[in-house]
Amino acid sequence: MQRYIDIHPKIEDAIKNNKPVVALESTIISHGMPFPKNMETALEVKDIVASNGATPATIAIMNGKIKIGLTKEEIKYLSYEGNKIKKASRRDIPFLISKKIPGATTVSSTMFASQMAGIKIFATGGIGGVHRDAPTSFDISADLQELARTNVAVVCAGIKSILDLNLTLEYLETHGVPVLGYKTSELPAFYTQKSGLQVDYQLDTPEEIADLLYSKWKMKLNGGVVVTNPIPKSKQLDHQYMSKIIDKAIFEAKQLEIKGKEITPFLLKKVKDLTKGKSLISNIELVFNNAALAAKIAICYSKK
Ligand code: PSU
Ligand code: MN
Repeated sequence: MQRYIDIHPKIEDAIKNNKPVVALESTIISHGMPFPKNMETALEVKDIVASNGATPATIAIMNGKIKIGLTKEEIKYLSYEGNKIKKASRRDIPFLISKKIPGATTVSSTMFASQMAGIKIFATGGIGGVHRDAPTSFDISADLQELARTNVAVVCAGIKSILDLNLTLEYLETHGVPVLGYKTSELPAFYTQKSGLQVDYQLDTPEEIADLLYSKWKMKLNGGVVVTNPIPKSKQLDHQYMSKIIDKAIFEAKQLEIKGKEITPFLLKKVKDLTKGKSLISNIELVFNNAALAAKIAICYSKK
């Protein structure tokens, strides 16, 4: 395995000694946010995990290996190069590894990499899901299949609101993926706390979430768990305002015939432009909020 994975010694030590570790993805860096905000966010999110008592592990594909624990220079590189870096979901891993091409890992490939390294908790912004035009485009994020099969908990602010939240919940149910709400019974909708939909179970402490994860995997009930953590109230955007913005962004994407892996980065950027940067501020804040919760869950889980 060492041929294909490169784990930072500090992280390897933490994993071996059952200390809390939180995985962080890199598509959000290269494709989810503009430079230099992406770099500042990626560096700060690591600090937030550390100051909450866990070891951060930013993940990407580098030099023909899955790299667990990027250096500051590597984070800078992925930030600055942005769109030029390949967006790597599960299907892209073997090509990028064998050709030694760098790749920014999505939720799906970061989950896979985390499982390979032995990391159980992962923090991001929002997971991918079923796109609104899925009945004709078949566009369903690989994140959902990964959640169906890989034993990692993803702490997020819900399903990205550019998607069909209802269909995404149905898909997750079919595949046996629990959707938890941290201190909420309502599914958060990324930029907003409310969605009008329910999570499967509300849990109010990191300890209870760690208990659920532990029992799930102890029973070999394989697959991931979605831990939804609403964006802080003071940082959320108005639901109706965002609905209109997202509809507009999706309309533009259709006109320009944007498809496949380009669609999510396109919509996030369009929404950012249409909100004059307000959505980016919310996106950053919700990532910070998720990193802190993930660290707390990782600490509880490490004591099991
Ligand atoms: N969360 C964010 N910004 C992002 C993403 C998540 O706040 O850019 C990324 C994740 O890497 C996720 C990807 O896996 O968006 C989904 O892409 P797609 O819809 O193509 O599967
Ligand atoms: Mn897709």
